[in-house]
Amino acid sequence: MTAVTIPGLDQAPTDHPHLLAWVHEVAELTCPDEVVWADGSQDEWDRLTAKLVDAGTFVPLKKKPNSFWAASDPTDVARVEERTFICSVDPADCGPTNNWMDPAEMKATMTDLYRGCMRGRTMYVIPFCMGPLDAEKPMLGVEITDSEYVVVSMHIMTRMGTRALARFGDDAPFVKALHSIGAPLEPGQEDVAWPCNETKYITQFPEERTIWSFGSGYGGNALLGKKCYSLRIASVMARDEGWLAEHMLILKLTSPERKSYYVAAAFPSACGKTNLAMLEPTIPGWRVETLGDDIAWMRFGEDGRLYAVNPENGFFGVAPGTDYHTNPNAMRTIEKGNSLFTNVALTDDGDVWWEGMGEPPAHLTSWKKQDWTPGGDELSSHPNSRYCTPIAQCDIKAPEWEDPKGVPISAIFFGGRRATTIPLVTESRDWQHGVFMGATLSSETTAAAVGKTGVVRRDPMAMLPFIGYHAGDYFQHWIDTGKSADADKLPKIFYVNWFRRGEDKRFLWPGFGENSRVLKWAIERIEGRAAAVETPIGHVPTADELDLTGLDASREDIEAALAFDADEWRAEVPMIEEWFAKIGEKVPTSLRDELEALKLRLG
Ligand code: GTP
Ligand code: SPV
Ligand code: MN
Repeated sequence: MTAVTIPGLDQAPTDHPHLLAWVHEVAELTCPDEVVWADGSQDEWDRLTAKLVDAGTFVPLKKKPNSFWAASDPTDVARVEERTFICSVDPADCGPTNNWMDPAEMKATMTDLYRGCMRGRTMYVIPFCMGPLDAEKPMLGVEITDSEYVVVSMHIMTRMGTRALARFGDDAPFVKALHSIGAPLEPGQEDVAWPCNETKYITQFPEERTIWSFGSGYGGNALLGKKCYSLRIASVMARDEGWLAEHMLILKLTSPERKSYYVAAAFPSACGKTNLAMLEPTIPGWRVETLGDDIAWMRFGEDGRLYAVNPENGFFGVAPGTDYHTNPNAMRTIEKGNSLFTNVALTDDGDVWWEGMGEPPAHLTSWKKQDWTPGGDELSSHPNSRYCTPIAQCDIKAPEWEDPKGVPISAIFFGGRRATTIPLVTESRDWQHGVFMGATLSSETTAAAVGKTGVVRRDPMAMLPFIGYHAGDYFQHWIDTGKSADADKLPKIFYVNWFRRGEDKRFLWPGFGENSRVLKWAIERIEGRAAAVETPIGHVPTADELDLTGLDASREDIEAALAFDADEWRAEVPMIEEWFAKIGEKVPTSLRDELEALKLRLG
């Protein structure tokens, strides 16, 4: 070890040589005033939240116990896809959908940025585990960060601190995740409430299983266990080891006959995963319990079925649109407290408010920390504002949500946000066709990433910003996954769209709890009990085949939501061709065959 003396550096609660060496190396480079090993205790939470209140980053909520409001810098509100890099050794392993830079060059650039970047701040070392702590091979990581906001968010989103470190032993491998907000403080310099840097990098080094993030304090850019580890790095591990790391919720659906099924669903960011994961069915006798709302790791079990585990420990959900009508279970979860709210509005009596909660109060403090009154042009809350809350306090969590073995998946839903073309639900003909549906999935962009919203783009398996390698290889991996299994043990694949619109632009399908009707049809298809019409794009139910009892929607709207429109699909084909051309020669032959077959069927 080197001779630098930084308070706390030598008080490591571990002898893990690689971990110690890396912590020393980073401390020497970033020059923090102090090093703290995060233990994950209540005491640590209390200390850091108090520090954040003092700094003006947090406002304690009077109306929710142990909960805090935060407003970010207005420029640091979402994932930055333009600044996200996959620095594979070979650029061919990165592919056309990711940004690539030579790893040595990126390290040189970022090392310059990291030099002295923690001056005047505390460097926290956060050992964490993605997925259950009692997994046979726990998926370990260590995040080094200079942000207290990150530490307390990691308390909620991951299993971390002492209990995670206990699984490291002397030599367990772990993902190295380095994060800095990039805002050193000169002696005497006053801090701001949300320090960050204009220059941002979110970098993955896939071969080294290493993440370097700089300049942002926002969720997906800064909580490195989430998208950076559990999707970008894990998707590479999954390719190498024969499993799947996916942007999927996991839910348990129980029928009135008490039969339970597990469903995983991939929708792009801000397209309905959290809402479906916590759905309150509107059809009598059906029940949904939740296991996860954003990420699923799926491996084959000994029985040949695909088992899913949620690597996360909390929900980091989109706030606007969430209320007791759309997502009562999320509301009940955050009502219990122990939650963080970022970029929503603050009420005068110390509660949170956002668009979608009904009538606004007469006065609010907006996410921009300005006075806000109803009727103006500005939103009170950023469209990507979020709540961060522990899964453990969700009333409808499935009892098996922490089972390291995972749950056997019967159905996979792919879905996007499309105003036209894509029916409410389509069942794939088989696995390969389902992979084609996923690989050509499209959706309108949302506020979850910086950039223009409402633009239709291909978002394969809802993983466009998260595939840690070449998208063509990723499609092949999905095809190979299907080939490695018994066809009748594979989940059935469905394509859904809650967001089709009528000519007057309103949603044709009421969505939310009513989506249980689509889940029910899918389960009945699996059980071989429901009928469907075979169309050129797959099996689509007619309105008569869905349970519409008690549904408050017109027959015309439901039929329009379900419609297969050959003209719309013929217009879709060139976009799919363009997409495959972009991916290039690595598009699997089987998917090219699927496209040709689709074109033939469309005539
Ligand atoms: P990320 O956390 O970014 O990955 O998003 P997500 O996929 O979990 O999306 P979420 O469930 O938070 O929903 C995003 C937005 O879509 C919210 O404003 C919801 O109110 C809205 N939404 C979700 N489900 C439905 C639905 O069935 N119909 C309609 N119309 N809107 C929905
Ligand atoms: C998403 O954007 O898909 C999210 C939020 O779930 S973030 O953590 O920022 O990625
Ligand atoms: Mn997400």
